[in-house]
Amino acid sequence: TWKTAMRDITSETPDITKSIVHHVQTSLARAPYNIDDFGAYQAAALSVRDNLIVNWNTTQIEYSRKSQKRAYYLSLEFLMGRTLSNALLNLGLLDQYSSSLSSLGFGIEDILVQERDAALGNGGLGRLAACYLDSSATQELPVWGYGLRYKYGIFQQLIKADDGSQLEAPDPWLEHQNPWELPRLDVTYEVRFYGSAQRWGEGTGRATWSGGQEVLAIAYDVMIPGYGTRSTNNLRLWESKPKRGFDLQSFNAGNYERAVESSNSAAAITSVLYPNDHTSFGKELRLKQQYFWTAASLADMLRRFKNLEKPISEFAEYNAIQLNDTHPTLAIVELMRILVDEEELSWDSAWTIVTNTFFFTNHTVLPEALEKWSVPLMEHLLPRHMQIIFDIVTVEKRFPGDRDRLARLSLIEEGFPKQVRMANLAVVGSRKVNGVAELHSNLVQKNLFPDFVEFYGLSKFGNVTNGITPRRWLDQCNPSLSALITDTLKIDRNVWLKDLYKLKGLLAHVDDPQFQARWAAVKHQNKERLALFVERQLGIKVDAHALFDVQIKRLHEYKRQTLNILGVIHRYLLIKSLTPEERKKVVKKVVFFAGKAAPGYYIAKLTIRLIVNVARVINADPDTNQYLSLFFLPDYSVSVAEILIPASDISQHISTAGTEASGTSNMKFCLNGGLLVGTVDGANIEIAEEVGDDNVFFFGNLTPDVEDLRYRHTYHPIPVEQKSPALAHVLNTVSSGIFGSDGVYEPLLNTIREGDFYLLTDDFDSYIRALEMVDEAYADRTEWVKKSIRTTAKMGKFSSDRAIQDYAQEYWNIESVKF
Ligand code: DL6
Repeated sequence: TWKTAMRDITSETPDITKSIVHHVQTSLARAPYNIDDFGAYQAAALSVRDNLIVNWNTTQIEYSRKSQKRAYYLSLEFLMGRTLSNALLNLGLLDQYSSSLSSLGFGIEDILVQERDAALGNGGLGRLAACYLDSSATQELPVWGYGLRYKYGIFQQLIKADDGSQLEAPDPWLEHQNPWELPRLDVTYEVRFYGSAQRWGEGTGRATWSGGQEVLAIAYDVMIPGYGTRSTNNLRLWESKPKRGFDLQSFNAGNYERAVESSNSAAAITSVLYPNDHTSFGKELRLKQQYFWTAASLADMLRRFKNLEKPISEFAEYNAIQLNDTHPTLAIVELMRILVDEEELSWDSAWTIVTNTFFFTNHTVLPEALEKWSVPLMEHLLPRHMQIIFDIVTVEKRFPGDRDRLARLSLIEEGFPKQVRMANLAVVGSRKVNGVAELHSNLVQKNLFPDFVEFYGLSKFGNVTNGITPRRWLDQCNPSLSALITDTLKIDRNVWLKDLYKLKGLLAHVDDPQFQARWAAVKHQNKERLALFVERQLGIKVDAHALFDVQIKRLHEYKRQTLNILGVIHRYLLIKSLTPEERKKVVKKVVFFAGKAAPGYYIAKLTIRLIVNVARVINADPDTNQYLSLFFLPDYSVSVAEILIPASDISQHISTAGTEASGTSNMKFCLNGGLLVGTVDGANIEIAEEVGDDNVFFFGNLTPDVEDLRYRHTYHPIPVEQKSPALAHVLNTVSSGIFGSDGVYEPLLNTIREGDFYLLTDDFDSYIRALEMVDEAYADRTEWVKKSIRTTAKMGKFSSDRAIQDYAQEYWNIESVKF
């Protein structure tokens, strides 16, 4: 077909077809007759990229011409997923490319799946950053992202065939040319580490930092197209490189290892994404990553600002910087260093600029995620920054003598060694601090930073509930539902995808049996698609008529995948105890899990192993497997989520109350008409407020009771047998060895039997009741479909367009740039 297409290229041939063929022959330097799907993907991507570059250039020129205030989103993680399908959607070119590719003999579906996910993130925090970039561009807001161009993204997850445990392999996502980035070899900055800092200028706070290691930061730009607009923003990712090639002297002396030592250490900075989620690190390399990235990003912003020829005192009027969690907090200190040491501003003027520029979002209340760095390490790696941190003593002026309070407010935690508290530094150096859902923002104020609330007043603290982009998380992943919505609302898709509150219009059709039937048919079709995917992956057939129950997220004790798997075992035992006749009344169910565990997180990895081995037993049991089956889908990614989410009947968001800051997959499932089983936690609460309590299956203890329950676990423990005989039976079954012998799961089970920090024993019975209510509700299929429609209809609030507008208006004070 390629040959025919090539021969047949005439002035009548669509431009897109010509452009694809052109890229095959020139950019790929390949002959058209031996092009496979991957080659066709590359050529199509390069052709789409041509469009993006034109829009991207125009947008950047307009930003410079209009000289408006800009915002910068500093995030160590951007979990972008695939780009081609999203770019085609946003450019409005999906149909054209689909038909051009088809005229060349390729199916668009086969081409889209050739792309490797860009997985430069661990989970929710990184995916949120990606959604915010999409919404910023869509709303024509001058927002750039800054991050790192890791050579290896989040590890690839494999499941060991013999014992079902997780194995990790590298993710060489840059193995092939990445068509979505533009290397900017001319945009480079030098970043210093180590060396020494000499104070000078008596009383000015100034110093000179010299010596040490200098590393080059090289910019790679990733184009971020807005939906239905030419506005195309930039995500600038930094790669580290040695400043000088290698040490020629050592090389000539025959010491090859020494010759490349320093260049290897420079390149190592951006070589791999840290695979930990929600845990702190003691790794020097991680601190190096943080400084390398913030220093290069700030130097870049300063250079851009200087082009405006405005006085440096006006920096904050033209720039807002959002700190995505504590990881970029060093930017506060780096800007102080630049303003005081290089721009020679007074300390106070510099501090005023800094505290008007930065905004800080906290994404978790888990204590282990509140970053701390040892003072000796900081002094060694960043001696000038450590001086500046010691000089930031603002809070200590207010409460003279109140030692306890000062100790809590301090940027430095006493101990051996002393530690720098990055969260305190972020609060002190930012204009506003927010959490990511109402409940979480309240906990940030009450539990995390109560002394700072008292010190600064409540006005410094706020909330921006997270959001998701409906482009990727409805239109792209669920095209049939999107088409049905457009057809039903009788408004252009462009309109409701940009104003998600318009989904409310679906409510007028809830009682229309024809619409209900079409809605149900779309869900079924998505379930069939998932069933096929599972069959291809795992070789097992899935009954798409069963209820699909999904839990997909990072493996963590607080997210309680363990509660879910114990619930599955409970259901299995129950079905097993029924007579064949009784079993026929059981609601058929398929349970899906997916998610990665941090490589060093033993208990989380044990949970995966349990899930995989329970699945092996249950799926092979002829007594029960038509009523209950279970799958753990390996190597969870954005692309896998795009298949799972549209297919769910229910999804589980079952964290211990008060532990999940927000959650964003809860929003994605509900937007796609899946109902939610959850605890009263994070954004579940606001989802229920919107869709109505009767459309959500809530269970479990509430946040205010958690501390008290934990206290009782420690001081007045009650045996599991007494608290929940059902749970005790399940635990004993696991111990009995039917899912694996030698007591492998005992450490996991003991976290529940002893201490039970995440309150599984307290919530198990109500969890099981909630699942029974799901079964009852699912039995009435018409009512179920109505719930599903109502849920989607009420999800307007959770568009990331709303969230990004909250930031733009309440925090950054930026306006869209129209052209
Ligand atoms: O805000 C995005 C996302 C929330 O939806 C999740 O609830 C929360 O767990 C996650 N937090 C992190 C924290 N990482 N660190 N540090 O990923 O953020």
